[in-house]
Amino acid sequence: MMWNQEMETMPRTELTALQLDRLQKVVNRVYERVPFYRRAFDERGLTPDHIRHLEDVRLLPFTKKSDLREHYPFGLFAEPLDRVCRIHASSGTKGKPTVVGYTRNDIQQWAEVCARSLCCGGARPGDVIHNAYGYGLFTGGLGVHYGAELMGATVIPVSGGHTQRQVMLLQDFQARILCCTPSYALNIADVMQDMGISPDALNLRYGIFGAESWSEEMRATIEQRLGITALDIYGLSEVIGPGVSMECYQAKQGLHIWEDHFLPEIIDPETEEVLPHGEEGELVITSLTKEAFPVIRYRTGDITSLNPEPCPCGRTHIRMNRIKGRSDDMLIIRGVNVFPSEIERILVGTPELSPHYQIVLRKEGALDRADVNVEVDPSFFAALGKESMDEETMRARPAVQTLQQRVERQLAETLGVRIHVHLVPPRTIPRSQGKAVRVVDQR
Ligand code: DLL
Repeated sequence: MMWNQEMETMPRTELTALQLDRLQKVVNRVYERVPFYRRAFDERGLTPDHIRHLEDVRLLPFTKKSDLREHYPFGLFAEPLDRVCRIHASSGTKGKPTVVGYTRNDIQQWAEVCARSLCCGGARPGDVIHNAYGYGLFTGGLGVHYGAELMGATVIPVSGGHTQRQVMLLQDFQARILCCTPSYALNIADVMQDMGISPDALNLRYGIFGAESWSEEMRATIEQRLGITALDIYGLSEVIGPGVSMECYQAKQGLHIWEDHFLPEIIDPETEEVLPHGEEGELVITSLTKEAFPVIRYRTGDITSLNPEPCPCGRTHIRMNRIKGRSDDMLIIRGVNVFPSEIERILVGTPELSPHYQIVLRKEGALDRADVNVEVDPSFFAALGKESMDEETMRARPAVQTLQQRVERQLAETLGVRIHVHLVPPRTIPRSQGKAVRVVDQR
């Protein structure tokens, strides 16, 4: 089902006209109200009147995460604080968080795109939706929550953590939809297994998973372990939160960007040149409807490509492919570029391994060294013979050594660089409660 059929299937010519109208309005808004943008436009000799066609967006300056930091906390807001009814912030690993604000209208638009996304991912009015995205400054919990309420679902606002209790609630409340990060879905699957609860005891049909990068191989694993269809939802707080784009359950291939609200471009992250459809690069988004915190050509840092092909689901909004990674998560190991997601694909595609892993980066002299710690699958571990075994004993087993060498070889062949693999016993890598920490940088 579609939440907003008229918008979601709008013919391209109409959609483009709507986008242009909205782009002109938002450009006016930031020019009049945000000194940062006024200055950037002036430097380029630009005024809002220069925006006559949709492609004229390319005349506009980019906005970067560092611009948000430099105007911390409210310096880029286009509304006075007394018109802002909500603040969110993204944690940010270093320094101050990036802060965003919403007017009452913005909250409504956000609920709209989240309602669309949920329906696009298989939810229907009347469903019980188990929402295990974190509630708080993080946009995941409240974003999905408002969308679920708007579309007429019953929301279970459980947030992250207390996984055993979550499993009990999933069973007792018979949720049909699970919303959380893919790594947390895996955690839930493990805990269910420990508790001796089979997916058949649950009513789950769809998982709406995002907020971190994950691979097709991870999708297959989660689907099999939870007995559901797993779909990808994308968003970022700087743009709105979850609900920027969503995969449809019909095609299950690429995420529809809600283009009446968000104008996408793909650029070469080095040259900032706009790339044609199909080419991989950094996703850039311009807000078309935000009031309190519109962004112009925001550089998301996320690497993907756009697919304008018509979709079997009937939606006309363009699709973006699964995010390959963030440009700042890209590892450069001895000069070779590697995304953690590429390592994940190989690990998760190996049946003797479990999908729990961590990548540790170190300096070895002047060079970078990458080590991957990955758990062996409990069934493989059990087949080694002993009930419990420490890491060293385990690694001394010939079967373990053969497996380790095989995985190292496969990584080297696929990625073109040596990655050291350390197999560890099941349940030894910290479990995710929200966004998983996949890379530990000790350099
Ligand atoms: O993670 C918003 C969100 C919440 C999206 C719940 C989906 C579900 P931030 O904390 O600002 O917002 O982090 C945004 O997370 O730039 C991507 O790098 C990454 N990300 C989000 N969704 C996906 C996804 C939320 N589906 C950053 N695949 C983004 C890959 C994702 N990466």
